[in-house]
Amino acid sequence: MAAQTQSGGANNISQQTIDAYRRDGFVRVSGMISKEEAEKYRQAAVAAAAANKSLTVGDIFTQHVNIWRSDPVMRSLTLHPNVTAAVRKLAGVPLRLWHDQILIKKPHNNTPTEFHQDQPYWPHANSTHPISIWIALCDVPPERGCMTFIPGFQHRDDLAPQNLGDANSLFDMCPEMQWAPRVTLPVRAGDCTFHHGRCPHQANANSTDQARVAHAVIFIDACTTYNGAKHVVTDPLGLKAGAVLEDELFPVVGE
Ligand SMILES: O=C(O)CCC(=O)C(=O)O
Repeated sequence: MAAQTQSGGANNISQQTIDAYRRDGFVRVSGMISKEEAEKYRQAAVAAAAANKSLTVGDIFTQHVNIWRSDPVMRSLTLHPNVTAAVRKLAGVPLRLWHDQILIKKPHNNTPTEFHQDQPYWPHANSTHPISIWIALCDVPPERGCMTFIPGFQHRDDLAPQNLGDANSLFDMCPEMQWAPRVTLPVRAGDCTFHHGRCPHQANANSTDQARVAHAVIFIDACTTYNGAKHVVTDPLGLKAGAVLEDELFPVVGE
């Protein structure tokens, strides 16, 4: 069985890692960026979070969407060549950026991010290979809110959006997921996980004294079209259903 973890994989995503990602819907890669880079980006993320408007999702986390468009330092992480090369290899198709987001769980936030799939939230058609990278900008043990995945369910493309604050939301829709194995992946600063947009996942509450700072970047098939549904990223753009997402705001990557 291919491993769910690759060590030191920044420049070289192995075939074994690709196989594991395509089978399970997620994989962990250690050392995606160096510890020094992670600390530089942690400081930039915290500063950007303080300076920019955030979406607060209950007590779950604060979310700073599309920071790459305004912050040159965070842009260099979102569009880092190692990141774009890795997602292109794992997905196996041409991709474009959907959006990035700084995700901060405050110390002792007491609130997990409950199990969900990502893709049901998005206003997309023709996107069958959506992939996220979630980069730890500090050490993230389970107690600080690392990610847990349910392997092998990325084929479920029939579910309505789930409630991030309701522990039963996904399982009420799909009871067999509740009894499937779960894989929790602690990460050190600079490590990352990748997950398919329909792979079910959650993150624990942060029960530590230190904020959990992560940067997530989401990529979608380059041929994705807008399906007309409401979404905070596309609402201001006045797109018509069927429109291809354009290159300036949603650049094609990893070619
Ligand atoms: O960071 C979290 O708490 C959850 C992140 C998540 O769900 C995602 O990146 O898709």
